[in-house]
Amino acid sequence: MTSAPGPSGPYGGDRRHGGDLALAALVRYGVREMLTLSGGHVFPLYDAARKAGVRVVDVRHEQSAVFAAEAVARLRRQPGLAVLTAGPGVTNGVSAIATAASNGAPVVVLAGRAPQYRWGSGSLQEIDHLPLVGAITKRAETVFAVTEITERVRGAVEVALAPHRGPVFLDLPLEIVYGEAPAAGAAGGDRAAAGGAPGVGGAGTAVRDPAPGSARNLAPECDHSEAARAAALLAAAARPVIIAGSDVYAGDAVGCLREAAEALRIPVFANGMGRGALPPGHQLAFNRSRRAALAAADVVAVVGAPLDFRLGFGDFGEARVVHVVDAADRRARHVTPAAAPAGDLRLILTTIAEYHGVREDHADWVARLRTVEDAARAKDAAALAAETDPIRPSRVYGELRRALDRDAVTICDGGDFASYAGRYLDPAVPGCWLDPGPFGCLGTGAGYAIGARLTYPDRQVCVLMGDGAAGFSLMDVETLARHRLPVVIVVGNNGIWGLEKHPMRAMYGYDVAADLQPGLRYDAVVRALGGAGETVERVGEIGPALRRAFDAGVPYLVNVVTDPGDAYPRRSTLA
Ligand SMILES: Cc1ncc(C[n+]2csc(CCOP(=O)(O)OP(=O)(O)O)c2C)c(N)n1
Ligand SMILES: [Mg+2]
Repeated sequence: MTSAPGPSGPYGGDRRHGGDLALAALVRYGVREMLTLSGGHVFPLYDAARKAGVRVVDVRHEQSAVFAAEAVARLRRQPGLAVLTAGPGVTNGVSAIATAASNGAPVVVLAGRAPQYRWGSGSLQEIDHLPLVGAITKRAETVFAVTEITERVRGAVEVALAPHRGPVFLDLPLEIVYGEAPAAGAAGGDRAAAGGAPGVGGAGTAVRDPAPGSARNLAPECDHSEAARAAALLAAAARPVIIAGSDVYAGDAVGCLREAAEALRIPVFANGMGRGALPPGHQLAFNRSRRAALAAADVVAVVGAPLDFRLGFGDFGEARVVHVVDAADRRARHVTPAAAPAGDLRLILTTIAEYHGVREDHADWVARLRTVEDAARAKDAAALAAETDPIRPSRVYGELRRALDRDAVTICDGGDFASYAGRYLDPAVPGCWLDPGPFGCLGTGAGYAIGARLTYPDRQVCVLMGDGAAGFSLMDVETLARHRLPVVIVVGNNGIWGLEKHPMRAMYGYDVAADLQPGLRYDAVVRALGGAGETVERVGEIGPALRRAFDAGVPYLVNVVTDPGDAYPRRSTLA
């Protein structure tokens, strides 16, 4: 950074540096934290955060910063901010940006960038980020003028928040982020030059932005005729099913979903952040009878979730498919749905709830599924209480069912051990479930935990982690400890990459690259990093250990040594 405009002391008066301008635009959207790992290319953003009262949470790997920002974005339904330094800071963040894209999370990534004025001469950490992140963001741009920062940041945030939500990326060359512009005139002049938003800016004051989100809220729309067709199909069906996914929560449509389901008396299964949309105990809430339901259904409505491998690619046999999506480009192309309303999920679901035409009575169908559900749960009871040595993972969930509060934030990071969470845990509140989603990236655990604790200072935050997954992010327990963010991590320690070892043995009769050190003391790692923890090898010890963990007030890892012979019963791992 030799001839770069270095940090030149406080920026007084009405001049602002690039970092100030970028952050001011974000604060208006409710950004309260900056997730980052230090780099000189982004110092002005830190300076801005310090002045603006935005909490800087510095992590140990950029991936964790972006995962944490994703957790904030998804839980709080506001933009989550990650600030990455130029070059390796960005490349380290790539898997997490791709995860945010896959999960429809409005993450804003601001990055440093080698100076433009000597681009191509080989500056430190020089690389063009845009080709790397272009395919995994809704917008990826470089800002080449200080006077453009406000407008470009605001534009990017609006894009991130507009359904279907997703990450955006802006990088700021060194001379731009350190460069200065007048606080008021610059942005206004810039906007005027660009023929931009009218009616903003006042005499001698900073430019006033239009209300954040106004572009999104002005015109909530949906395709009403398609929504009406979906309603008619569901009402006339003999055996309808609704599957509700994360976008139901992201689109604030949980209440409308419930009204639609109750109005037409349709059983609801939920995945992702949709879990808990109908609380356990609700007559129409189901979880353990999905296979039977999808096999027998005549209409399946998937709301706010892609028709991907988790849903058999939308192939439900004879059943007709209704795909309700929050943006037209989310309609699956590999399926021909009978109806596919796109738009504001609240409006679509309200149209369904208010359907007045002919409708079937689904009481027998609901009762039939309830019988299957009850039978599956009765069978679960033995697994949840299994008194085995070594411990079966299901018993860990039996104990967790007792230890977790209704509104606990549950984070799943791992293979088989994390899969059991979806089977055995029933969140009672929507929007408190973070799994890796369809991109399936291991290593989300610590980052998601950071974001969850920042969002909910008082709720339980519990990470269900495979021992393999632990290797990706455990160093960021140091971040949790240093920033006083207590969470509970439960490791299902089977000493193997279980979700790979078992399938490989089934395919080849042997396995390679699937073993870890058995009985490793992941709790000792956490203790060394400023947290606490213990190892559990007997079923009777799990419950007391969990109680100590939730009472600890520091990051606490319960290292449960589990049976490596136990494999999650699944039909396919790769497609
Ligand atoms: C970043 C990344 N690398 C590799 C994989 C492939 N993978 C999926 S599950 C899994 C095994 C996970 O093992 P562990 O976390 O110990 O959980 P277990 O299955 O043993 O319960 C692997 C390696 C992946 N999904 N993501
Ligand atoms: Mg394992």
